[in-house]
Amino acid sequence: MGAPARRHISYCRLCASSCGVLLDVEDGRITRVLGDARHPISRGYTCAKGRRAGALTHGADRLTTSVRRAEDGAPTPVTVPAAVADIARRLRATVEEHGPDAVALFMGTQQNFAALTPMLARAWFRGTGSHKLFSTMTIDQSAKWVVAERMGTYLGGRQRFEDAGVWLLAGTNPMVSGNGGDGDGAVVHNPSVTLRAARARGLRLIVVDPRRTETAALADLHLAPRPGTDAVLFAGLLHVILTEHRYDADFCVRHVVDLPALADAVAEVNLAVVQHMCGIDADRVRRAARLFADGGRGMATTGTGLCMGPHSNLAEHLVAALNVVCGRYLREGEPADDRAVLTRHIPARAEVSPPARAYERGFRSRIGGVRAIRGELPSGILADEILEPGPDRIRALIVSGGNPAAALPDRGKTLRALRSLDLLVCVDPRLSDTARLAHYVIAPTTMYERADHTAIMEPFFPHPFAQFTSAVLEPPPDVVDDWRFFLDLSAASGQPVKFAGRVLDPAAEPTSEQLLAMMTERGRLRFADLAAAPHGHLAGHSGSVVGPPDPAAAGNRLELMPDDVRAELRAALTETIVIAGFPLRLTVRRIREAVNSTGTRVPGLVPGGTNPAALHPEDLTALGITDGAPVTVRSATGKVRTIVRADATVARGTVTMTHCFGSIDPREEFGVNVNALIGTGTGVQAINAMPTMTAVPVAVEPVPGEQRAAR
Ligand SMILES: Nc1nc2c(c(=O)[nH]1)N[C@H]1C(S)=C(S)[C@@H](COP(=O)(O)OP(=O)(O)OC[C@H]3O[C@@H](n4cnc5c(=O)[nH]c(N)nc54)[C@H](O)[C@@H]3O)O[C@H]1N2
Ligand SMILES: Nc1nc2c(c(=O)[nH]1)N[C@H]1C(S)=C(S)[C@@H](COP(=O)(O)OP(=O)(O)OC[C@H]3O[C@@H](n4cnc5c(=O)[nH]c(N)nc54)[C@H](O)[C@@H]3O)O[C@H]1N2
Ligand code: SF4
Ligand SMILES: [Mo]
Repeated sequence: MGAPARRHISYCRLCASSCGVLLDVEDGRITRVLGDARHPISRGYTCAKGRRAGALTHGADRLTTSVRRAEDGAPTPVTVPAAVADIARRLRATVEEHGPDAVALFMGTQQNFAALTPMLARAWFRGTGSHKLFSTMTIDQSAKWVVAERMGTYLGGRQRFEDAGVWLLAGTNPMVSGNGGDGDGAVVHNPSVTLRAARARGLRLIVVDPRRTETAALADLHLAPRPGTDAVLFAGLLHVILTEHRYDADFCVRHVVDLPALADAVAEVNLAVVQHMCGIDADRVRRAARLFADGGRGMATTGTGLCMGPHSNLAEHLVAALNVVCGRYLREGEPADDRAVLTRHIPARAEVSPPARAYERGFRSRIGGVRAIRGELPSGILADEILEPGPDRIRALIVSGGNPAAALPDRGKTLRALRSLDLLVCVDPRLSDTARLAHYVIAPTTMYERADHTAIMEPFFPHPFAQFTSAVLEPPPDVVDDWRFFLDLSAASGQPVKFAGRVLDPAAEPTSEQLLAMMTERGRLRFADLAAAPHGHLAGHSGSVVGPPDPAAAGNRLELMPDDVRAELRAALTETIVIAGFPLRLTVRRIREAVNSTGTRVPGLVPGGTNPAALHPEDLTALGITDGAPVTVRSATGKVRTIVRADATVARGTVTMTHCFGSIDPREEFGVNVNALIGTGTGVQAINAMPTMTAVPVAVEPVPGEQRAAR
């Protein structure tokens, strides 16, 4: 008697790929998810988690009503208006007593897959007057921000994957993550087809990764450095390219101020040094340098493997320097890399925005004197910002589309901090670990229950592309769009909201469609035309070219080797790698079946339902541990109990585990949380307080009495 299945066109919003999908809906429920073969970017591709959207939307753990935690800890349902009124009242009381900096916002990964949420969450936050803004970027790839601040940025645009002769991927595994670095979407959409097609047209692929990843398996050259030694490797690559004069002298003369300083700094990093520290044959490093430098067009791009290492800011800086000395940027007169369709076109110019070091002037935290970078305080200090006494101690935290309880380093301290808040509000469709600790959990719509468009995903598409989707499903009656929660909270707090250049009328109740349309007013595609293209709109090249430098900017130059970077290189070259008692290195790794914590709880999705510690089979044999046996993984910070898995793609001497698993509820078995092993004390980067989250010294030990007979 149910309504017959209807097929709807939409796109998935679990990760930046934004794959086109066809949804079969029956009785208001998703019964099937198919890849949309007519989607011009994803062309029919979907991944396992995207296809399980039905379970994510209608699963037993989906919150269909917001909840309040009573004094005794029991969750009781609450309406959104009642929750908003009480939250606004408690925030006001906090600000009156302690000032606006006692209020904080944490913006998680899933916030960014809804066009309106980041805009309205930030709008609410601005209205509070607080400086305590946090996001996952600062426990992810904020090294890229640090590089831009210290080196400067070339404003002509970067060379593109589609016409590249060579590409170097370091510390990223797009075949699994759909990452690939710095927003060249071509690397990552439908990754297997895209990478194979590029190889077939002649692209040479270099992968730098201690693990023989799914991406490394497609490479012409795979360099497997010891985890955490990338800075030395990239200094070595620069050494070869500079001494063999394989660099782009013309680009450097125009845009670099200190090439001799770079050459001088890497002079001592010869291939014997690289071989000794990184464990890669000198020959292979030389081959990689020549392949990259002589490969024509194409860039080196990175991911978490570089940005989470012990010298992440330096390593990322040297990768950027490699791109600069090889001139892998668009020149005056070339077609611009213009992917703005719904957003405003920003003209490209063959000029440099000089190093600004704006973080030296940002709001200063009382925790270690760390300063805001791009308006955000580093998430590595969030727990201390909550726990450490001080007049502006954070007492109220709103979490939007994130799960800091699972994602932040030093799990124990993080949980203590979240538990100690006067007010924790979490906007989340599930009872994540963070939501369980919250005084209020606001239950939002999920992706197919809301209208949306791809404005903020534009930089990640390989071509100028835009898509709009209406809500496909009727949401449960008591949930609210994420953006509306923030708009209502602003209204209840008496804060005017500025959106798309004007102040919203607090008496009017805008629809998602109205706000989405307002967002596109400065784009080149009319909202009506966007809405009329259900499979998305491939906009074609705008025709814009890279313009000449503005005369006022003609003297600006990139700085490749400032003194602090040089000091970091010296430190990286002299460090001792061996730490007694922790012979192995724990490295980051993502899995196809989950995006951080999203997907970890979907029955049958993650193989084995857990996140094992994967080691090379020979390392397991040497440790006397059998595949599948329980083990303890120990670091200087903490320990976790998990099972091991033999995995021949993992380098000898390393252990890989994926993050954001585990539950604070001991009755639940969803693997273990790696962040118990990650500290925020030693090894934290200057400037962005980035903890070391890969190449972490650990030991793996059998659990006594629980080993099956092993030799
Ligand atoms: N399926 C899936 N997709 C995702 C996510 C997910 O959880 N699941 N998460 C999303 C998020 S939030 C992000 S930030 C991106 C991240 O995207 P990526 O950065 O591509 O993440 P990973 O796939 O973990 O790839 C990191 C690689 O770094 C390698 N590595 C580890 N240590 C080192 C090292 O010291 N040096 C070098 N050179 N390599 C090292 C690892 O072996 C691994 O292959 O992915 C996004 N996409
Ligand atoms: N040890 C270690 N730690 C890490 C990493 C690592 O590699 N190793 N990776 C780091 C990185 S790169 C990142 S980005 C962070 C991830 O950190 P977070 O972004 O904080 O973690 P997620 O699990 O992605 O949190 C997303 C939350 O949003 C919820 N959600 C899903 N859909 C919606 C929605 O429509 N609306 C709302 N409001 N919520 C929704 C999910 O249920 C989930 O609880 O973790 C970091 N932590
Ligand atoms: S989760 Fe999978 S299906 Fe969804 S957008 Fe990402 S890659 Fe595509
Ligand atoms: Mo991330």
